[in-house]
Amino acid sequence: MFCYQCEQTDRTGATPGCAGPIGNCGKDSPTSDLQDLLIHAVKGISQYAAKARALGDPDDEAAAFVLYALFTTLTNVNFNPTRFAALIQLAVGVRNRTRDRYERAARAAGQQPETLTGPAAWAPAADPGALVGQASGVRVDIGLPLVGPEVVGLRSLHLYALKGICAYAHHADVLGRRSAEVLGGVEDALAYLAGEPTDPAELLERAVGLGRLNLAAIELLDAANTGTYGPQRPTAVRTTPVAGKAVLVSGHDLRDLEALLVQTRGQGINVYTHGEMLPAHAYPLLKAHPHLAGNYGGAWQDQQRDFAAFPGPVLMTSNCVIEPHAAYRRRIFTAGPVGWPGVRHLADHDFRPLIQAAHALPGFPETAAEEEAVTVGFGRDAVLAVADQVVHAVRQGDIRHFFLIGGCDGPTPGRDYYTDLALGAPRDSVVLTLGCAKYRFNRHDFGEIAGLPRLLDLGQCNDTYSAIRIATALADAFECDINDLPLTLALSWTEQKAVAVLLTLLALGIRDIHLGPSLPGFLTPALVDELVKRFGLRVAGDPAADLATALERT
Ligand code: FS2
Ligand code: SF4
Repeated sequence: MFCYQCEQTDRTGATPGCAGPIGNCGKDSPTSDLQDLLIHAVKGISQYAAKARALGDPDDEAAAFVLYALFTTLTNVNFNPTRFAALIQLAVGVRNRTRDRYERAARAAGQQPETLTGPAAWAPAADPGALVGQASGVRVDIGLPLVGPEVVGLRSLHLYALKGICAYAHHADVLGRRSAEVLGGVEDALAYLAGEPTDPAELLERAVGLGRLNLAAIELLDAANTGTYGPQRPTAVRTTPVAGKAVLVSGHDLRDLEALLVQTRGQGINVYTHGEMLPAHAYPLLKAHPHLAGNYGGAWQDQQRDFAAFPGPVLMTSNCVIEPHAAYRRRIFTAGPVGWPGVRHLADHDFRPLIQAAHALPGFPETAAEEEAVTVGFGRDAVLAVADQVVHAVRQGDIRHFFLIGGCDGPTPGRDYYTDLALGAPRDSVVLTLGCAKYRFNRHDFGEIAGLPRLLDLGQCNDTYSAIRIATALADAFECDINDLPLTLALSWTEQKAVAVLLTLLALGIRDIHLGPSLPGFLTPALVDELVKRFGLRVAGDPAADLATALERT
């Protein structure tokens, strides 16, 4: 195996990368190899699908499969080699169907169909051992001695951003929102990668193009979430459990949560959110379910402690899953792209086994604990509704600066940077949060400013579009460029959605982003220099010094 797609990658060797037998996330070598082969297979689908789409005969079902398949390969999503072996066979079937479709479309257009090579012509070995062996020819670092680490790093940047885009687009897809722009853009980019591009300048330009594609994907997801469940509204979410049977739902998939709420209705089971599911409480059509009882636990890296202590079954709907402890292995379930060997997977939103488990488990006892809550729900609609108040407060000098702390949390000590930044921000500043990086400090009392909470949570990492809309609206109100706003962006990254978001911010011309806690291992020093030169990208450093630098601009 070779994998350097996330922030947790092994950095003990001369070059970063998890090289087996097991990665720092718990992904074993066969699973990593099978993921690489699945990526190879979906490149083959995309080679034909892009051509069919160009001929006016798109296969959106094949494109939706590509979104799902790439999502399964994101960090902390699926660790089950059996699922990957099956997905590879499925992918080859989809590839053959897409090839036939393209050939028919070409003939109908009076063209002689091309016979494509590379991933489009790949045949997986029937024997499982031989199949894993094929991965040595398709890993991300393939061709390294020939093309060098910059080109491999840029190809990786593309692939990882595409994984993030596919995750966002899949979440929109399950809510019935598809976009030809996004599906076609993913196909084009994968077909481009299938050709093993070697021009660094072209790769960098196209990476910025992927940032624009991701903007379309997150806009689509925003429309899917708010169109299905209503715009987020500021909501106090109970964090003290209530007595009774209980189910815990983690990950990002609102459709899974909704289905579970419907299936547990009237059954005396309370549903709790965990991790990135917390912002779900802010959607009117989700919070209308009275048994959506509250939030439990912290961020994803706390799940082994949280899930072991939870007195009911747990549902993982997306990233980030980590190895289930024996204490809860028999009562954790996966859904959608998620998988772990030996853990029960529930397909098609059929949660009956999990509901049975909830009835059989004790649930929470009566407690005398004082009721506590955390407030969420400052998505774009809620913030823009008070835009005049915010703009007035800035003009009056009551609000001096905005810090947007977005992205992922993780177990590494460097993550304290974001807590120090939030807690060290002066009292005349607003802290906006997005994603799971907030759990380290979101129960702190930040007080109020200009009649508004000083800490405004915009939602999941899936709600990045809200942040962009808010920043754009502020820039419009002050008739300035986003870069001239009193706004500091601190991006905490773990996995590949953050890679896609970074490219979107760069594509929008946003400069001086503080990225951390460490830089992506796939970006070589030369690539980092290029990004610093072109986009003013900063490495998250000393929080006090970074705060001082940020405030100098205001
Ligand atoms: Fe957090 Fe993990 Fe949200 Fe990332 S729950 S790090 O994959 O998606 O952010
Ligand atoms: Fe290592 Fe991250 Fe890849 Fe896991 S996903 S193997 S931690 S680089």
